Amino acid sequence: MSIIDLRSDTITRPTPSMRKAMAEAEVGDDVFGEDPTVNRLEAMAAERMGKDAALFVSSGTMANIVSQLTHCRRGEEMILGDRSHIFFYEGGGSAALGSIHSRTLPNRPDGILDLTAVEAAIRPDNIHFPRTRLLVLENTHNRCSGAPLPVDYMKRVGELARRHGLKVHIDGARIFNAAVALGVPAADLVADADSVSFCLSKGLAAPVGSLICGNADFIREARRNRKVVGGGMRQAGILAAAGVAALTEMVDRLADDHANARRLVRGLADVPGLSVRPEAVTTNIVYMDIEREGMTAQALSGALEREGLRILPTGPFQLRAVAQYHVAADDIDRALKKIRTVMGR
Ligand code: TLP
Repeated sequence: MSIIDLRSDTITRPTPSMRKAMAEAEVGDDVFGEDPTVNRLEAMAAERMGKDAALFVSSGTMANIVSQLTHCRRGEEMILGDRSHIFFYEGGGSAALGSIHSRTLPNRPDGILDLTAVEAAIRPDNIHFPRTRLLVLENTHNRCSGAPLPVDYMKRVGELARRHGLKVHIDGARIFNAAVALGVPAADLVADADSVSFCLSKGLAAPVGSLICGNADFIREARRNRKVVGGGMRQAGILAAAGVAALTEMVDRLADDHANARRLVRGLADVPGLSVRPEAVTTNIVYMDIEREGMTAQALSGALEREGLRILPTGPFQLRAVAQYHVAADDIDRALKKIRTVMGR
């Protein structure tokens, strides 16, 4: 039985062209700044994001912690969404490694942080309060149905941040999904941000790696912090070569994943015992809530696994399916059939 794996776009394997590029990559010691392939990838990434410079790191989590360490000092405060990946899924690294004080605000279902609430959360200058240093947004927003944050919102964020002297970091693990869904260049989505991180190893299918982009001073400092967390890699051009291929060849096809996610959510809408929000799905992530007495997400994912379908439990009664490179439209139809079988229709 062939398995359909919808747990995440992180499970994507490198394409034949990535494997070839990796095998042939020119390499050097990147801690000395001498790996030509890493340098090329960093230059490409900076250009795509409209920033001066970029830094190659091992993961989205490392990109986010290095960015936080570079923006904030001990005891300073960061405003972020209560459903954000940094708050939810990064092992409390902000506190553990950065002594950064997290101030969470509720994410709306479309991933947005209400800017009136953000403004109200910014601390006045008073010795009792931590200094509010950083505002973090996530685009697309993983735990908010993969929602893309639009350009006009980002402009208003930038205006607010400048008015209050706040830095802005975008966790853009899936920024290219946002750009493709909104039909805008990724650079337009991060023009008002001081830093953006994005991942090569999700929908773009590279095996490893993320980038941080920002101005030259920020990236110089981030390079120090990457070393501190043990992220200075040596002949990393082997990995960067796959990243170059990912940026060159894999961005436009994200539209196929978005179409497949919509196909899935439309099909799920009439499955008894599951609740979905088709109107919320514009990129590659579909959440479903179980509305059946006695059925848990673990039990449902176990039953689907036995049918050859992998879906990720993301809460006691919630699961997530992510469309990705190895899944075609007819796999979505097969997946729907399996879900109907298990749910009894
Ligand atoms: N997200 C993973 C899991 O950790 C949940 C996934 O399967 O979606 N920012 C965002 C918005 C992310 O979704 C992720 C990964 C990261 C950062 C971290 O990236 P990695 O896994 O490379 O550290």
